[in-house]
Amino acid sequence: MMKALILNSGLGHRMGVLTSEHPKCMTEISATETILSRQLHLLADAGIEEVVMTTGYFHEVLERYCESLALPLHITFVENTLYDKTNYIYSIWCARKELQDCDVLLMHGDLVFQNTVFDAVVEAPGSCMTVSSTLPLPEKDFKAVLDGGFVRKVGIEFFDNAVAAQPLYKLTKDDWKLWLDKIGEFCAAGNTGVYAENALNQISAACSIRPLDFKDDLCAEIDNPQDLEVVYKRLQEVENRSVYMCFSTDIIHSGHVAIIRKAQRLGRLTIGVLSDEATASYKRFPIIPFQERKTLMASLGGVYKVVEQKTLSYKDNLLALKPDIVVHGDDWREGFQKPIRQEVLDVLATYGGKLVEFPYSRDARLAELEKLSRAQLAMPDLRRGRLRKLLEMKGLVTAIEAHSGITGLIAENTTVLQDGKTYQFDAMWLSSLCDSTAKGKPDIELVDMTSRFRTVDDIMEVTTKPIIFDGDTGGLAEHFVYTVRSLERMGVSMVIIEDKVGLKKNSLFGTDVPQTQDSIENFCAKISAGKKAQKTHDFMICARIESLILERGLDDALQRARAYVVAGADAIMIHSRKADPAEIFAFAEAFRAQDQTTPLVVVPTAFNSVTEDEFKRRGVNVVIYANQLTRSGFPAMQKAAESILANHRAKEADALCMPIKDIINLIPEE
Ligand code: SPV
Ligand code: MG
Repeated sequence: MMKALILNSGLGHRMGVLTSEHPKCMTEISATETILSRQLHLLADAGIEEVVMTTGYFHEVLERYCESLALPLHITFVENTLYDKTNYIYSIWCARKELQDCDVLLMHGDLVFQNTVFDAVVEAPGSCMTVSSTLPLPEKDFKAVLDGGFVRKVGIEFFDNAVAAQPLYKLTKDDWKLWLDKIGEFCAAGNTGVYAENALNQISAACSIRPLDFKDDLCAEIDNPQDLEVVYKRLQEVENRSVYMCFSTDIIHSGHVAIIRKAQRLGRLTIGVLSDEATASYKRFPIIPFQERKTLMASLGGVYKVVEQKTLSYKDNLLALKPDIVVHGDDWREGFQKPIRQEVLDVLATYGGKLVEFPYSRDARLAELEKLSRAQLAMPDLRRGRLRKLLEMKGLVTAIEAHSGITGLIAENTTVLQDGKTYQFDAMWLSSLCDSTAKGKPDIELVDMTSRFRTVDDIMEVTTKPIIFDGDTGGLAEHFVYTVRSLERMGVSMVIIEDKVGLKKNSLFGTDVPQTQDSIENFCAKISAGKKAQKTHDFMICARIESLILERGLDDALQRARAYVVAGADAIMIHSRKADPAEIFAFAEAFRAQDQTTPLVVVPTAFNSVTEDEFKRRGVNVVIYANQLTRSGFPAMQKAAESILANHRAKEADALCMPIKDIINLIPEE
């Protein structure tokens, strides 16, 4: 148990008229606080409920004032009736009964300290006294003599091996008992006109009081109106400092609350809330959308302002807000956030800002909560609608093919950090080509729907990202409606069906093989039947136009696009097998001229020189990397197999293989 002991018996005669009607501790030091109210607020905030206050001069005024503050504190007042004839050594002795068997936080009633200094004293592991290694030694005030890392003497007369010191101490029960007993001896001998520290100096060798260095922070006594003016200004400076933190979380846990509380102690706290887009790209899709996360943060007590942080990089917000201090957990010193941290340091250095890092405290329940959030994101109802949300949020969505649990995990987890931004794929493409290839079968709708759904299920089991399903031709309209319902029920976000009939061949063969395009009427009927069959608003049916593949020309493609949208298609995919993107660009331009809203999908396997940015500029909304994992994975396997055959052992193949440890890391265990 810790009690605070505040010494308020003294006269404070050097304050002039300021103390003509009340004791010095009631002197105002800001628009809202007196020296005493500030001390008491800090104690209450730190949860120190027991306060012993020695009084004397204007003791009734003081007691009434303390009551009027109505703080959650239990204050025991001990009056030193000889306040004008004795020093505070005697006041302490008067209060001895209230100060048995407890740790003591001792402070003079005219001491003003900033909250971070107070926190450091309260949190110190053992006994300590506040000192400053950087302030000049005061001529007439307390100095502490240090030896071997401990405070050995305190007084105004010591100058050798001494540092400036302030009468703010934390004393463990044992150290305090030694001091208090010695104070008793002094008082019994009538030695009541000296500092209590004179008694301390006699027993300090038996104590372990460490110096707590507040350096240039504010911790000062107010003895006269000049001191008051200085402290008033310093306090204003300290309290008006702006502090910035950024959060992406949608789960606020005790670790967050603790660091927010610490940040608030440093000044006026502005919280940046990471945008949905930036959050989705670096961690996972937020379960709670940006506006709600913003409201949540704003509702926390003591938060001055909440702003959006659009990117993982702090740069724009730091340059706009110019906070004096940025606060972060120390966990970002390593790992992928390291460059973000460096950028923060660089930007702060341009205007003299400071980075304050607190030890990162991971709430033990967080991993569990995070797992629950991910599980939730993977659930069909939450997953299905996310493609529409991403389209709205980002304008351009990327998808990569996945054809198994492991390729699903690669699509889910691969992250690249570039220029302060993180990049991940937004969605997964369940390619018929790759699903068939993985099974060693041609891409001719030979792998049946039951098997294709099995692949979807394998991927869904281990991922959370939305899925775009390659529905080939969709089969007969009568069959397609069942496919739509099944996919929708499973939580797939979009099915793409292509306007071909008969034995479907892969589009990349083009006209090298016989392929028949469906009639507009037939295909529209299939789309309409599918749209009628679906049960939710979330699910999307995308109509894929094969006119360019089959060399039917731009006009045919555009005519079809118009008709398919009227039939209910939620998106249009235009395909081409030419390396030159000209026909894709021509379609995009003409399509956007006739339709500004329907999402446009492309699969740039052949025209792979075009960047996502350029596609976006040209009105494309979904870019599907349709087969790159398959095409890169299988040759690597072939090489390893050849190496083993050629060397008649596996040693040489090892260089081509991922270490087993990495495989284990790739696959999370429940
Ligand atoms: C697939 O990935 O199966 C596709 C795209 O349908 S393409 O192979 O280009 O036809
Ligand atoms: Mg396909």
